[in-house]
Parts: sequence; structure tokens; C-alpha cells
Amino acid sequence: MRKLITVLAAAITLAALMSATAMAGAVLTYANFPPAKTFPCIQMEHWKTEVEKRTNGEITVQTFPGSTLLGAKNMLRGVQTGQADIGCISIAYYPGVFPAMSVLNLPVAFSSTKVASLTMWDMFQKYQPKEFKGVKVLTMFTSAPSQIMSKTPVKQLADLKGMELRASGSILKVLGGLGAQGVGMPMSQTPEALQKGVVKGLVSSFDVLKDFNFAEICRYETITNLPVYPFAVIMNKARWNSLPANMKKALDDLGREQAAWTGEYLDNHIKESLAWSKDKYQVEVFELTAAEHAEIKAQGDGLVQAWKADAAKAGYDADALLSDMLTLKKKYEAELGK
Ligand code: 3IO
Repeated sequence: MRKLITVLAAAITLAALMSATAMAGAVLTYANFPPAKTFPCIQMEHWKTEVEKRTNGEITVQTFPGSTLLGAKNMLRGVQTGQADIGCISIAYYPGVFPAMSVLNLPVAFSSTKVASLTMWDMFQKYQPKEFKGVKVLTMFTSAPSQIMSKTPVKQLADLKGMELRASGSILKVLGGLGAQGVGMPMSQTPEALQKGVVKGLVSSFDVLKDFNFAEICRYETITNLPVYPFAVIMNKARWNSLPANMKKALDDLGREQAAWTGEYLDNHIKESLAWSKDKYQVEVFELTAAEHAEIKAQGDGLVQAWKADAAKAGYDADALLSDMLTLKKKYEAELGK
């Protein structure tokens, strides 16, 4: 009897849940790896708000920041297998997996995040790279150009000798060429690595000085204008296919807008973060000489060659990808005044 009641209660609860879901529309889970106040999660919350507004609440987005649902390295697999409906991946954490969109991680001196993010979105639309065929891409964006943030000053490139710096993707190779020791790991592991002294600093964009409080431990900042890190927001393909057309349209309509919004947010936020860091921790900012920038650029040229070989091996016309990216970069720089 008791067992029967339990079974009945469970059945009733399940039926109620199912009808509630049918009435409320779709609930989408969205996983992200860094903490809630960092820019990949700020853009996630903005996207959630826009999606819920534009679908009149037919879609509800449940966000999971800080690796609470999926971490940096199992994000791609977790979305493919449906552990989360949506996930945010940093392309640089998956070497060799995304040869086409890794073009955004090359040292081509992007002047702003908005330019880089819109360029990335257009590149994706044009090439529809096969490595994304198993998922639905909802939006793309990049971090801001990367700078050195360190515990001891890097006033000149020679100060990099042997210095362990956290990075990912193409930047690791540039660092090696400049005499530093690049240590590859996701951003979400960096606070601990800095704390333990495994690394003496990191190479990323200045937003992290405030959002991870890295300004406290990394009091010295060096302007290097190294590559941006490209990101993609991906959705489980079967889950995407299960959505009605009006919901799909709402999400598709938001793709490019979201890239622009995130770029603009981060461009403003890096300024705010640096000002905050100077004010709170009196961080020092060093500029390199023209000759040193030329040396960084020379390192970058080797990287472009290496990327071309990888992209060609994956079946892409690497020269076309690169020149299309540079054309889009120029177009958006002219349009946005940078
Ligand atoms: C980044 C990654 C996570 C949270 C904040 C961030 N700001 C810049 C980045 C880019 C980066 O270093 C990375 O590893 O993707």
C-alpha cells in the first residue's frame, strides 16, 4: 500500500512537472567556467535577460557560472553529450580542435574587443567551419588584446627571461620565443597557480585585474598587445533541433548583437578595471619600446606560419581565411572609429 502511494505520488509530481514545462516553454541550462562577475558570465546573464524578454518568457535560461555544471576542459564534451544545453568555450583551451576559428587567436593587433568579436562572428558565418557541425553556435566573442600582469616588473622584454607566465593557445608560443616560460592552463585555474607561486603572472586582458582581484598579487602590468582569446557559445544540437521555429529565430536574431554587446562591454570594462587597479593597489603600467614591439611582431610571424600549416592540414585555404579576417578587421576599424 505504502509503495503504491509512493509510486502514485511520484507519477502525479512528474505529470505536474511535465505540464508546467509545457506551459512555461523551454528551460535551457547554460554552463560557464569562470566566476560570475567575469565578462564571459556577464555576457551570459545579458543573453539570458534578452532571450527571456524576446520570447516573452517562453524560454527560461538557468545559468551555472564558476564551473558549477561544467568546467573549462569538459565544456565541449559536456554540451555535446547534453549535460548542459548550452556552454561557453574558450577556443584556446582546445588545441587543434578549432583550426579555422583559431585564426582569431593570431597576433594581428586587434585594436578593440568589439572589432575582434564582430570579425569573429562574420568569419564564422562565412566559413561555417566543419568542426562546429556537431553543435549549434549561438554567439561568438573574444577577450580584449592580451597584456602581461606579473608579480615582478617586466619593464623590458629582457625581464621575461625564464619567467613562468600563465597563458593558453598561441600566446604560449610567443612567450617561449621571447624567453619566458609559458604555462598553459584555463583561466579558472589561474588564481590558485598564482597563489601557490606556480606562475609569476599571466597574459590575458586587463578585466581580470579587477574581476579576479589579480591586481592585488600582480602589481606590474606591461602593454604587449598580444592576441585576443576567441570564445564560442555552443548549444547541444539535438536540443536545438527540438525547439520550435519561433524560439530558434529569437536565438538566431541575437547572435551578432550579442557579439557586439560583449565586445563593447569588455572594451569599457578593461578601462574601468585598470583605473580601479591603479587606485586600489597602485599598480604600475609599463610601455615597451618600438624595437621591442617589433621583436614581439617577429615572434608572431612564425606563429602565423604554424597556424597556416595547421589550417591547411585541416583542409582550409589558410591564406583566404587570414586575408578575409584582415579585411573584416579593417572594415570594422573604419566603421567603429578605431
Ligand atoms: C578570460 C577568461 C575567463 C574569464 C575572464 C577572462 N578575461 C580574459 C580571458 C581570456 C583568457 O585568458 C582565457 O583563458 O580565455
